[in-house]
Amino acid sequence: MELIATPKPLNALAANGSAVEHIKDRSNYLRGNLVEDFHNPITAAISEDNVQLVKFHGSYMQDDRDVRLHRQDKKLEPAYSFMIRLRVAGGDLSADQWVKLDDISNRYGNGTSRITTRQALQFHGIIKFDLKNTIKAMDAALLDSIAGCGDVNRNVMCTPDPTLSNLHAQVFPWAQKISEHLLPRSRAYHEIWLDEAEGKTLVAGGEAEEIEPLYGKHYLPRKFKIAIAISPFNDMDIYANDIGLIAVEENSKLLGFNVAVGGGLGFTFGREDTYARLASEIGFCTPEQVLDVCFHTVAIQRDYGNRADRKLSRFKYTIDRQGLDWFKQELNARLGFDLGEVRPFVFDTTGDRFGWRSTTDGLWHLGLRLEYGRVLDNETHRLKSALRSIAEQNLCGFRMTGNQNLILTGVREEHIDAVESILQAHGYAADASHLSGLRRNSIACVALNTCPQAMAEAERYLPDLITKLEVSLDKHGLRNEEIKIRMTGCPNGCGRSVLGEIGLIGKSPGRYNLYLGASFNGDRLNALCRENLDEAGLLKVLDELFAAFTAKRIEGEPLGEFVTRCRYVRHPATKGK
Ligand code: SRM
Ligand code: SF4
Repeated sequence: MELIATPKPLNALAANGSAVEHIKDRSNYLRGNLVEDFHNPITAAISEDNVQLVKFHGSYMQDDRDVRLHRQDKKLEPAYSFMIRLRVAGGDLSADQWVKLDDISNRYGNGTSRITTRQALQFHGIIKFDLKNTIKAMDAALLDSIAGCGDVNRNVMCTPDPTLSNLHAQVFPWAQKISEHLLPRSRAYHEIWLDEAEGKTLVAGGEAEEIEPLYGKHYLPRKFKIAIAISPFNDMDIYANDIGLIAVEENSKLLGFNVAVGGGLGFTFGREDTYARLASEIGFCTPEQVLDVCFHTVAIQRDYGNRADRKLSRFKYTIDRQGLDWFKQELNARLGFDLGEVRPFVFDTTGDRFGWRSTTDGLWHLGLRLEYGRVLDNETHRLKSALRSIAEQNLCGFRMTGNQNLILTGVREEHIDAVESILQAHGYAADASHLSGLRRNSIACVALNTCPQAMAEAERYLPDLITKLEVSLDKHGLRNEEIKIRMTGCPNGCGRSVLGEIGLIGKSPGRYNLYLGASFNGDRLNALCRENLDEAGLLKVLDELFAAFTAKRIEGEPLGEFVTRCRYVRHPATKGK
């Protein structure tokens, strides 16, 4: 399919575009002077312009916040390094790729890798002078980080579990197709990191529509996200996305997708005009139409998104400012056909399934629970070595989930024992049934020590907090209860904390706002219950909640529903869905 751009009523960039808009404008399609800057031996950092541009290449400059003050005292430059995020549509990696990525984490990264909440893989701690070699090594594994970050469409998610539905094999390839369809076309990445000869665009500039048919010179006003789910499993949290697609079937044949638009979870403390919003269902399209639907939706955001204030530039604000009806009309007009009526569907859960399950082709798939996506060896287990060994013996494929977990896919029956004994020998349980329901359903974002936005811990703290909460769960007979808890170090929502039945959002070191009452299936946001709680405060409030839940719940009622029915929180008039 050809990429056809519509004429753009582009926002008045020169007059009021944000600083990032101007950086994109003068970047020559994402090149800037990245080459020179990455060769500059004077500093481990790069310029502010390039910090913005390198995001489009999948990387963020960070500094180790654990040593920031110490280095400041010693008048040293912050301990700069780079995080790089792969683009892995649907989270799908082969065994060979897993081994090569493991090598990268050892050789160039901090010795760990991190599965993200969008089914991608990140490496932290890469020094500036190793970033190019890292990207070359990724390329040798047939992987890239183009559009891992930046004001473009990001990693496209799709429910990765082949055991969930007969429909899965028909749906899964669409993640890859959408990802490819919406990729930036600039050759900057290939020239800068992979030594491709400079294209004419570098030399001559050229016309935006020729070089970037969808994005143009200024790309999007902000990041853009797409996810696909197969009901009744909303393991992709599709309502958190700019576009959420829900596969619809008839007699095990993919008929098409319900389309939801305008989701986004980030907000800023103290700015009432920012908010989390769940995507609104607007219609249905066939598989043949879905690339066009995504393309034109992105193009509408390109043309009408706010380019002056990046806090208000996500698509959700465009939708609310222009109106959902306006958007539908605009989309239909650009498509040249009308979306169909939303088809009936249900969602039951946002969680993952753990343990062994089989598909009708006789292959087995193992859902492994990881602690917040971190692949490492530590004093309690050697997961990283175990996965490497499994990959080296080519016993399975690897699929990352949107809940920071991993599925070992396509294991032949005769290899099940081998996989199990490797895990066991490395101290890792193949099954998650020994874990509490709260732990099985927990997500934490990266936060400290690498995230510059973190106000409090998340990944490094939630395991300990859950251990303390388990005392309370045991007391109230709730150890096995499926309760969804999510923690983020700030309100950006990378761990989708506003969709937790219990949501904890960092305010300052050791203090969190407590949010309650999201639905278990991801179609209702939670709401603020208490502010600024320290650990003792959190444990007390949640112990009281668990006690009341045990005493007063209706049989089978999930915590999020109980909290809502008993009015622990008042849900604000929900935007979107
Ligand atoms: Fe995120 C920024 C990590 C999923 C909303 N996110 C960041 C940065 C890059 C911090 C920064 O601005 O420099 C974090 C890097 C931390 C680090 O050291 O690695 C970061 N986000 C992550 C990851 C790794 C969290 C994780 O623990 O897995 C996830 C990577 C996903 C991926 O593979 O692409 C991640 N981020 C999300 C999600 C969840 C989702 O998409 O399902 C959200 C909420 C949904 C949404 O987009 O609204 C999310 N991240 C944000 C925001 C708020 C955007 C907004 O609209 O206000 C920021 C800040 C920003 O963009 O300015 C942000
Ligand atoms: Fe960082 Fe905040 Fe995202 Fe956590 S939610 S990774 S603290 S930006």
